[in-house]
Amino acid sequence: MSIICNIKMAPPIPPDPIIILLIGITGIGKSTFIKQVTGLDVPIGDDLESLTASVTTYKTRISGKEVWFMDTPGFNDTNQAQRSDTEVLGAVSTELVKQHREGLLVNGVVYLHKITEDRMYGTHVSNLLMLRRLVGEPSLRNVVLATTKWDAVTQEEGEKRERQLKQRYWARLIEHGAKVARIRKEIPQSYLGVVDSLMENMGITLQIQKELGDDGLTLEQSSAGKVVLDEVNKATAAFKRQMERLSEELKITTEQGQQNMKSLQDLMTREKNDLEAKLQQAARDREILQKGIQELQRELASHNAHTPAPPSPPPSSSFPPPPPQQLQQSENYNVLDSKGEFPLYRAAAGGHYSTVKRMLEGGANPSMRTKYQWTALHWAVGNGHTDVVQLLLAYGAEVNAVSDTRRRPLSMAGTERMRHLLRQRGAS
Ligand SMILES: Nc1nc2c(ncn2[C@@H]2O[C@H](COP(=O)(O)OP(=O)(O)O)[C@@H](O)[C@H]2O)c(=O)[nH]1
Ligand SMILES: [Mg+2]
Repeated sequence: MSIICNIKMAPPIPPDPIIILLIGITGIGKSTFIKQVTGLDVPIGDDLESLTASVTTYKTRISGKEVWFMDTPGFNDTNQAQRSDTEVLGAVSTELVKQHREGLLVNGVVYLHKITEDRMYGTHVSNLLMLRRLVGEPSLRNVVLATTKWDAVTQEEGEKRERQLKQRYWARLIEHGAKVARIRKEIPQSYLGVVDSLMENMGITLQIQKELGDDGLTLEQSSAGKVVLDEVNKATAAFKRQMERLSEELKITTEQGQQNMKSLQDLMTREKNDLEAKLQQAARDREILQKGIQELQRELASHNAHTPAPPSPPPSSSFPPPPPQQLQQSENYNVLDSKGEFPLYRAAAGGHYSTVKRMLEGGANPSMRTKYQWTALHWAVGNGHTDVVQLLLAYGAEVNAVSDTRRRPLSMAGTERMRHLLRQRGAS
């Protein structure tokens, strides 16, 4: 007797995707990285990045495997940030915990750093601390510390900076297994090399995923959250001291009540409003920090559903009227926002070449000043965006503009190449 078995095969379970997280400040080259390796239509130099605190996941197939790239907003984007580090951490953690709950693991973290930076500022150091806390030391072996913008420095300069990074700032991360890589825009293989090496890694659970997702900690109890809580506390104390000083000065000038004190009083009142706004942000940050992951998820979902369009700024009278066909667009460009900044300034600081070009073509004033007298050129130079600097100069940006702290663009140049470029245009 023969037994006929009719065995129905269950459809094969697709393997989990390989997940790679990209971290780095706005303008560092995260989108360029993702575009190079996925071929997807990723917006480069996107202004929105500096305005929103959202994580975007790009999905593709590489060598027959499903690979997801998570593009995160930058921490410590002091030049152009519209959102606080706390908000960024909230958004990044929420997305990471969501994936953790779906049983997904992270295969790699790429931390990007511009080799054009001539020194390490406090922001870089706290970014590295944030990376360590977010990932957790045992998982640092899945991290690649990748330097970008090698084309904007000489080989010698770049190698010297890389040595300093490895010996000092990155030493602890390297000790725990983090790798170092160089990325060159003109060499696509340099991007793929990083991805290939990460694809071989075993998937891991990041420290922030364990702390928030498994241990039920609030953001402020998490290791990464403590870094931002510390920042918020320090900033709050500093704002409060400044407020007290200002209120005292304002009282004295008001008591004197002289006519020529009027402009001084106006200035102080504006400064006071600014400080009050910062204190309010710090209070909002504290609220976020006290939340658990469920609340964060709910908030993020409702925020994404209701994000309003950015408000149109009021018209300005500080710049000569543009030609009629450009009037509407440039009216929006040439006004200061509530932070005393303007769109061209943020786009130039972030190195967003095509956005800067569009704004200049649309009538943006290349020499416009922020509330503190900074120009777009200052920070395009300071952040090493040679292409943006050339563009601004081509549109007649004032090369020797002086900020309120007496800084000229030339004094902010980090490379000999940049200094040469500026001097050629009459910088002193
Ligand atoms: N010179 C140079 N520019 C780069 C490099 N990588 C990216 N960029 C430019 O830097 C700007 C910001 O890049 P993007 O990928 O949008 O940065 P993100 O804000 O981190 O996503 C764009 O103008 C890019 O073309 C690089 O290796 N060298
Ligand atoms: Mg981007």
